[in-house]
Amino acid sequence: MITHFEPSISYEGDPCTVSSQLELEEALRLYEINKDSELLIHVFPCIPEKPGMPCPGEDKSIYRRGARRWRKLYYASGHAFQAKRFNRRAHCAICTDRIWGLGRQGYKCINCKLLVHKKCHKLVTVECGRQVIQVLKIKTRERAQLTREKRRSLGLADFDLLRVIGRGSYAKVLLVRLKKTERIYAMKVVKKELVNDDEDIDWVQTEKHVFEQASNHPFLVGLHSCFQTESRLFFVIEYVNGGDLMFHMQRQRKLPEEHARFYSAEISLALNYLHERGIIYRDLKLDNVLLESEGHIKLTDYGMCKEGLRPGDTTSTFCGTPNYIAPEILRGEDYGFSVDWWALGVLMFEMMAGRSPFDIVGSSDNPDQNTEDYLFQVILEKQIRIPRSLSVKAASVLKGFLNKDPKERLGCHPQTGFADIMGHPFFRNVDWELMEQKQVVPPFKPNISGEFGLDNFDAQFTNEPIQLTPDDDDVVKKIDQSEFEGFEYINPLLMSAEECV
Ligand code: ISQ
Repeated sequence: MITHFEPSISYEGDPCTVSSQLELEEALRLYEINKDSELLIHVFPCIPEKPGMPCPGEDKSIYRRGARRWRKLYYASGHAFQAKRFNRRAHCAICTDRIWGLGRQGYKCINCKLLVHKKCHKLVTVECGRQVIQVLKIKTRERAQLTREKRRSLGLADFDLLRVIGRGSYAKVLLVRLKKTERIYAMKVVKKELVNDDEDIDWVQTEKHVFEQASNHPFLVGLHSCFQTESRLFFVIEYVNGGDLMFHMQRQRKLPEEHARFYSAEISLALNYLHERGIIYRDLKLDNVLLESEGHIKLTDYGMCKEGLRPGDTTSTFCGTPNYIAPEILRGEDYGFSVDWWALGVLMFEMMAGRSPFDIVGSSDNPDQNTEDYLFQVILEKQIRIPRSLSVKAASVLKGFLNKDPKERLGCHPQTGFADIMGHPFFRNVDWELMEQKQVVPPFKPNISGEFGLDNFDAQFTNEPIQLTPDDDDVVKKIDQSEFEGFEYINPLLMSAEECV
């Protein structure tokens, strides 16, 4: 039986407790008056200690797993608008300006697909279904521009597909050669059917946007170009041939502190670069740290979740568990850059200790202790024990990053966060400027062997037949292609280097 409601009705999102039918009706009445606000109702089986707090025994993490948010509809002139994030070619049907910026900047009618700015939606006077001419006018202009762009953009026929080098739940990564220049790239291929809903479109655009920024930093893989077919999206990415840290850790077991210091310093600089641009990386793990031929790192994958290796493939110590999730995410708190510094702590622990700080999970005889829930409980509650074999400075930096309270965590002070990391005794001998200029000699130079250095990639992938399954008409028909308009892209920096591919 429902005994308790907790709606947040204030504009700022302050939660308040509603304990009776009368109070609930009042909350609904206020919401009706102020249509701009959002009413979020959590129904609890008992009473939390304070508004906004979880109930005793409540597991907030269940709200995030696989949960799809319901989207609010905004009604005007018969349209049912949903807030959306748009690509660069979306124009407002009212003021004709571009709809572009951070967050969900505009609205799209779920019936007639009319696009408008949030600020313009109340000015829509044309009834839903009757604005087709107006939309068509804009679409014609867009199409002409699109055709011009398409002519300039690349297609699958411009590449030789050489090998599979990675695979995730959303994407496959191929090694490819651009025919015209004979240059080698990694190509991430994403099926549109898997991302053809609002939430995931955001993901695709975020990834592309981050890629564009990443091309300017030595420790982030850059984007060469993007193009699409009816069924797939293609990201053409800089190829990094030294393999990833997971691959190397599986062969080394653990790393000397000096090596871990070098990798973690370069990773910190990459994270700080992203943070300075308002980007949380959120997916730091050994698999996403690539080594280039000299041994410098490059972070990759601004959105892809790579699946774990198959059981029995060498050690299972580092396999794809959500090992890196910060406690504040599990607690359902709002979180920021702190989650990346936590993940760096987990990764440094793995490098120096040769195991995960949470690797009790998955190795127990008790099946209840091999579940994701148990892992989350351990991350939230268990005190992390640092191996005695590590130096005092290493232990201290791990404790700093693995502090369960993000406010107290190393790197998370709003003003001095990154300076605190650079000044930590573990990093005392690091010359951060030389490090950022790639002037510090890496401790390990990957062995680049096999064609294109493919020996540094898991045979599990490289032995896979390289084929893209033919498009299925029934699947393609269901894809809303307007979601992907403007996806085409060629990196102007790389364009000039290659003299017009
Ligand atoms: C670039 N080079 C090697 C491997 C990669 C995996 C994913 C994305 C980019 C990559």
